[in-house]
Amino acid sequence: MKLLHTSDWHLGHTLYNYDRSYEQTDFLAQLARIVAKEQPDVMVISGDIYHYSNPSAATQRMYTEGMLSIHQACPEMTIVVTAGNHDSSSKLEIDSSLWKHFSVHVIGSIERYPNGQVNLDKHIIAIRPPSGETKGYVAAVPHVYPQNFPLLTPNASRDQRLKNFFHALLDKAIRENVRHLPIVLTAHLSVDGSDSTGHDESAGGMEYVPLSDLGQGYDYLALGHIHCPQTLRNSQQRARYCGTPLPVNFEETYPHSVSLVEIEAGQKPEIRTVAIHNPLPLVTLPPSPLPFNEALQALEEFPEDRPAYIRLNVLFESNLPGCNERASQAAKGKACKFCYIKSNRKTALQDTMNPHLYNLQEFLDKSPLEIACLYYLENEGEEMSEEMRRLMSLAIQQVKQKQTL
Ligand SMILES: [Mn+2]
Repeated sequence: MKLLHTSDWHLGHTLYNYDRSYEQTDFLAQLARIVAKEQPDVMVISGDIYHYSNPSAATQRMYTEGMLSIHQACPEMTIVVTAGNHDSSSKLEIDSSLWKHFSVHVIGSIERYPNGQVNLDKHIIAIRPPSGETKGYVAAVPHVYPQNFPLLTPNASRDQRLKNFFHALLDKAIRENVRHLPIVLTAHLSVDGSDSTGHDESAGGMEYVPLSDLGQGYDYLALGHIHCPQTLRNSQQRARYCGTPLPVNFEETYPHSVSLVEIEAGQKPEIRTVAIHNPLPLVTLPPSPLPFNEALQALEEFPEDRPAYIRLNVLFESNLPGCNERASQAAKGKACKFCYIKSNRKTALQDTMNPHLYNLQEFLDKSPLEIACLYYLENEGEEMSEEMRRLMSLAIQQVKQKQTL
């Protein structure tokens, strides 16, 4: 079975108030060309289709047209879409019945029958082209906070909810798979030991789950949520984050791609990547921080016709007045867009912990947890303990969850 694995599209994401629909539409067109060429049996999108849980009409339209052209590029292909933590699980499912006519299966949430039983069937999708035999199965789990997974057995502990769900789902898939075809599991979460370089935890920090909690018996685990592409060590090459097709922030300096995976039951999957070209790259200028005037000069010398998003990499001197205005002015009339100034300190760690030294942008770049730690340090005169941090992170998670409901 040939799988195209992609995730974390973050459609509708804006970068420092710049609309990114141009490059997002371009990505969808590239994906349609890749699908036309590769003719996969199945495409899995492992969550975070949209960046905002309430995407604009224009963004939803971009998604619909993009998905239709991807479907037309390979009408035999099954598409499985799951909700990530950025997506609204219920909104994503609104037109799921319509999408089924285009072989697109949308799994936004876990559903119960009126008798309270969990509908596990919803999460197991047979990969069967309209004109052929079943080629394999996808067991699809949308993003759900660990404590919100159903209690499948009456006396299961709170901590076992997630684990029990994955185990029950895989058991069911294995039972259905009488012909020993490949099974793909897909999930949107953070697995222990993965490299979250460039990942903006403030955009949805989640607890890390041990790989073993996701069960056994799948031939490939298609993961979403972490933006840096990677095959997990200790997974026998079976578990992979395909990464973002377009960078969501300036820290995502690695190459972006979609993954193509050849899967045979019981065998090690063969993985390759197909690069996604970003017509509007995110550029840090200059590559190493320089004093403001020199950094500004680099922006002034930046080619007029080269499209890019620019962040100025400045060695912190003191708060020079009017820096942002001067940088905006320098980018005027050019194809590039100035985003913000990253100020770097060469001072000791102690100073970097002093909140009074931060400017507004630096505060905005921090996660709620980081700000809470700074607040604690300033008021208590000591760093927050591990246990405190854990509780605080849990509390923040609860608040976020309430916001998305
Ligand atoms: Mn995510």
